[in-house]
Amino acid sequence: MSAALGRVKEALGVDAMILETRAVSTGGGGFEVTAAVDDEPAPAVAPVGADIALAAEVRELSGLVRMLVGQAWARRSRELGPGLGALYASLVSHGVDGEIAANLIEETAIRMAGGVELRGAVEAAVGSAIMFGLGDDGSSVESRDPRRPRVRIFCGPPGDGKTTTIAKLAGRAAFGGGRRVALVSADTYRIAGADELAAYARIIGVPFGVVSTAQELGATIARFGEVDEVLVDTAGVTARDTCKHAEIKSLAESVRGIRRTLVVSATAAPAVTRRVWETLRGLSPDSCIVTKVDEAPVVGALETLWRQKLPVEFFGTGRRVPQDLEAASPERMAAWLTAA
Ligand SMILES: Nc1nc2c(ncn2[C@@H]2O[C@H](COP(=O)(O)OP(=O)(O)OP(=O)(O)O)[C@@H](O)[C@H]2O)c(=O)[nH]1
Ligand SMILES: [Mg+2]
Repeated sequence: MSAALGRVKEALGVDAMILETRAVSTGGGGFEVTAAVDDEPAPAVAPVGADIALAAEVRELSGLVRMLVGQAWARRSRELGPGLGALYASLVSHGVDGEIAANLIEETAIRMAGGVELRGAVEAAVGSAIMFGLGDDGSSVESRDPRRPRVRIFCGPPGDGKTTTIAKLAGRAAFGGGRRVALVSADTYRIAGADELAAYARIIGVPFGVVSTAQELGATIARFGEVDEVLVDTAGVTARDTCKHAEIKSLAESVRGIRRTLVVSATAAPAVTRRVWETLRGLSPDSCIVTKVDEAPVVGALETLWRQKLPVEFFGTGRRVPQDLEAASPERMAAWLTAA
C-alpha cells in the first residue's frame, strides 16, 4: 500500500486526493488506488498581516473622505451665508452626524432662497424631516375601548427623567384635564425605586401600584377599576442590562394596545442617544419625550429623531412638576437649534 501511494504521489503530485483503495487478488495480489487532483487552483489566502494593513488603509481613507466631505461642507455652508455656516459648525461641533447636519442646512437653504428668514427656515426644515406627535397627554379623543384604560409604559436610560415626566403628565391630567390617571412603578430594581412615584401619586391624589411581573401588571390595572389612563414607570436601562430589557419587553407585551414612550435627555451626546436607540429599539417605542432641554439644545437627539422618524411628543423644560413640560413643536426645536 505504501508503494502504491508513493506512485500516486509521483503521478499526481502531493495534492492528490485518495478516493478509494482496495486489495486485489488477481495477478499475484496488490492494491488498487483511485486518486484524483482538483484542477481548480486553491484561492489565494492573503496573509493576516496584509489584512491588518488593508483595514488600516481603509480606515485612513474613510477618515480622509469624511474630512474632505466636512471641508467641502464647511466651504458650501460659508457660501450659503453666515447664519447657515454657523449653524452647520455648531451642529457638527455638538457631534451631529455630518450627513444630517448637511441635510438640515440644505433644506434650510432651500427655504431661505424662498425668502424665509433663518429661524423660520430651520423650523420648516425640522418640521418636514422630524415627526412631531400631538403632544398627546391622553386628552385627545381617539378610538379605543372606553371600558379599558389607555396604558403607556415609559423606558429609557437611567436618570434621564422618566419618573419626573410621568409625574408631570399625571399632574397635568389630574389638575388640568380632569382625567382619571393611575400610576404604576415597575422599578423594583433599586431599593426604594418605586418610592418617588408613590410620593407623587399621593400628592396628586391618584391610585398607585408596584409591579414586578407582567401578570402583576394586568392584575393591578384591573384593580384600579375606572381610570382613563395608566402610566407605567420602569427602571433605567443601559446597553448591558439585557435582563431588565427582557422584563420591560414582557411587561409591554402583556397589555394589548400599550403605548411605549422612550424618554431621553437632551444633554446626551448624539453618539450616546444613538446607542440608547440601538439598545431600546427592541422595545418598539412609538413616541419619544426629550427631557432637560433647559440644560442643553435638542442637538443630541436630533439625529435619532431625524433618522428613526420617532415622533417626539414633549419636551421636558425643567425640574418643576408639573409645569416644566411642553408639547414638542418644530418652532421650539428651531429656537433651540439656532441658539445652540
Ligand atoms: N433640568 C431638568 N431636570 C430634569 C428634567 N426632567 C427630570 N429632571 C431631573 O433629572 C433627575 C432624574 O430624573 P428622574 O425622573 O428621577 O429620572 P429617571 O429616568 O426616572 O431615573 P431612574 O429611575 O434612575 O432611571 C432629577 O433630578 C429630575 O429633577 C428636565 O426636563 N429638566
Ligand atoms: Mg425613575
